[in-house]
Amino acid sequence: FFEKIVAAPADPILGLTEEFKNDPRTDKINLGVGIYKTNEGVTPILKCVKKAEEIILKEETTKSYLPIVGTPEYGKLVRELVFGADSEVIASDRARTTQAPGGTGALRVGADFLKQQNVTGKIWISDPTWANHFQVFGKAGLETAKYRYYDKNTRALDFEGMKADLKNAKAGDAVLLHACCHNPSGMDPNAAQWEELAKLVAELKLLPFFDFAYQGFGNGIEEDAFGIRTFLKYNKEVLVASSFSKNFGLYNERIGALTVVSADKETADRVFSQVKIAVRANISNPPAHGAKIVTTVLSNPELRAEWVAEVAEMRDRIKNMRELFVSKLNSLGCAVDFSFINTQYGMFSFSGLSPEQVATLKKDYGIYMVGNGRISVAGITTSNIDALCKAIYEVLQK
Ligand code: PLP
Ligand code: TYF
Repeated sequence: FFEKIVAAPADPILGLTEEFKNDPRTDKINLGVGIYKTNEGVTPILKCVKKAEEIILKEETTKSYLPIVGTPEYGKLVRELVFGADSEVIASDRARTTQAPGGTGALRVGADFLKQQNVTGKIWISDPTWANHFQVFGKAGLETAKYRYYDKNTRALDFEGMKADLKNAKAGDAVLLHACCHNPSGMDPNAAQWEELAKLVAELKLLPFFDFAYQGFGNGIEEDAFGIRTFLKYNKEVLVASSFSKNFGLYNERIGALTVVSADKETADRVFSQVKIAVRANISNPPAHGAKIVTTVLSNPELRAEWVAEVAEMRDRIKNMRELFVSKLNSLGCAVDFSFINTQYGMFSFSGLSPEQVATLKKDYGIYMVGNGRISVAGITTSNIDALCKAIYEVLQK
């Protein structure tokens, strides 16, 4: 049966982590995968998460199955985080949330629902995007298409190109949007552009599907929901895939959520019955631990305040490293002005380095970044930044 199986290529990002681990150099630097690290280079458990786990350990009385979609309390907290507690969407009770195994699981459940219920045509995905998007939607059986997003020459959002490509979509297609902190470019639409996009997508009759993997890493927890909330002014139907991997540091707990907004409450219930089928066919029902942590933190005012502060600390450290990175590169007198990096949001920086330069940095300096020149700014520390900037300066001289 298996003789004819051809080996698959490694994941372009996770494969890099393996290579890094096997590199014997002691001064190596990993700027590949998007995992938050402190200035000491570790990925700690958030304090609010540890405290929540202590409460859970003490109070938990059963390991019986959760409902297919997770608990109602979890769903409610997720919707409040995404839409705002006083939003019209919540007041009119037309959004439904299912727990999902990470943001990836949420994207997949959403994709399965769209495919199985024949909701949309193609799904339009930004070029570039997170390496897994085409696979998640493609393997669910949806046809995928690309829209322009980033202009390599101006090193900025290609807003005109984006709009022009979306105008080529057919009414009834879906469009995947990164709600904030676009991976890999770090370029997000500004407020006026979100408004324009929201109107355009409504006019074109496309279904917006938001990937919300970095809430809190851009401008703030509330601020980062701006794009989604703006879309809801013009679009009655929206999907949102939330991830708590980054903003709760719960990477290996696999905790996320899919929220589907319908035009009215009655439709929302019908839609949700089909979303449940998609969940059942994938995982039957979700694991409890990550959801309990998120629920405990968000529903306890003290822990929630601590979480908000810890997210701010992560966001600010990344922002500080980004600014220091730019100022050090520019003061070395690099051939390129790196100031554009300060216009990017979130964990990543699109450095503009070529695949050859990225390869040289790995081979000659033990510095690992994704082949498209993406740097995980969260991997930069005050201890490795000088070596990093010097290496980039030297590579640019070659
Ligand atoms: N979407 C984007 C844009 C991401 O960068 C990631 C990162 O892992 C995910 C989804 C998946 O998140 P999770 O680890 O929660 O599945
Ligand atoms: O883009 C990143 O680095 C993160 C982490 O298959 C990630 O989103 C990367 C690849 C992957 C799963 C997670």
